[in-house]
Amino acid sequence: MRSKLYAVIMTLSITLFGHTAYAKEWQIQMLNYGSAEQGGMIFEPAFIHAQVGDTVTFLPNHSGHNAQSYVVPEGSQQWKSALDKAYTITLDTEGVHLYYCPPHLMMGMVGMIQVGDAKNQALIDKKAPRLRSKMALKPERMDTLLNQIR
Ligand SMILES: [Cu+2]
Repeated sequence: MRSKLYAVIMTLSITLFGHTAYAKEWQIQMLNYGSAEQGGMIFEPAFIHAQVGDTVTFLPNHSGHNAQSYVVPEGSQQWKSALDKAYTITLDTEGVHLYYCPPHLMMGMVGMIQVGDAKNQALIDKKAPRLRSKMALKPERMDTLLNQIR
């Protein structure tokens, strides 16, 4: 009886506090130039697979950038950072965030954050082509992001 109660309490604790205990703090750099293969105007890393409870901070390593959501998980708030300011979002809902840097969308500066399962995959597939059509340079970056959703 007592061990059964203990098991219930442990399960509850893990359910309630599991995410918090292991929450990861991701950092995404906003850069004028990345590694040689990837070229200029880029988020690094451009794709991350995070979990609910994690945080993501965008860092203005180079000036002239910001990050703005284009698609967010269902039930999640749209978000936008100020130019040249660090900005943190807390990932509270499963699904995929597709975002971009407004000043450099034409140059292919886009990124993706998958949180847990890609529950809004259908919406991402529907909306990504529209954002991709505005990427005059490196539109293939969008394909690379889409291919990393698991
Ligand atoms: Cu930019």
